[in-house]
Amino acid sequence: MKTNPISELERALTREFASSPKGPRAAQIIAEYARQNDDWRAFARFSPHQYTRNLVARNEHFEMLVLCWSVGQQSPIHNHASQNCWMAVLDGEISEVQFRVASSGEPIELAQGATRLYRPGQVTFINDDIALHRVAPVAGGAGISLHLYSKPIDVCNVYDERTGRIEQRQLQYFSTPSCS
Ligand code: CSS
Ligand code: FE2
Repeated sequence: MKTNPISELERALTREFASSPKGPRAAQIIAEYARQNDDWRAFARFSPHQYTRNLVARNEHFEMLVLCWSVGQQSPIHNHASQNCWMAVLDGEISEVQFRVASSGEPIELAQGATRLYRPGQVTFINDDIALHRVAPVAGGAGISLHLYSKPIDVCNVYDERTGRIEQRQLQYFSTPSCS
């Protein structure tokens, strides 16, 4: 059995979501991992074209990914398909801009809310009851973050701030453990 820290993390999260589906200790579990370990580097791959989504572990309860953000890359404004999302910063500094839908029907209007910056070891949590968001490394820098979704998210909504249009986006993995 593998005993590297990221496998231990997967096992700890498996126990956590099996015993408490809302994952009350998930933030603490990934924060401790992020502060003490760097074997996530084995999953880190950058692309010049877009931020990358590198799968670490997936089961019926959760999905864990390492996301790599090159300078200037960002997520679209998106939701989390009624799931819970935790993000721990692993390297660099990551910014999150929150939005809410300020009108009904399409085209929608988005109202911009808080912008927050997160450093390595810090964890943030979001779901659709809290806000939509856009995530990016801070200007001029790259970043790497650990994302935990419960349950896994295969399709989310993306929101175009300019046109007010909402589209469904199929989420793709840039790498998976079996092909890495
Ligand atoms: N939800 C985005 C990253 S920001 S939480 C994604 O999984 O690609
Ligand atoms: Fe997100």
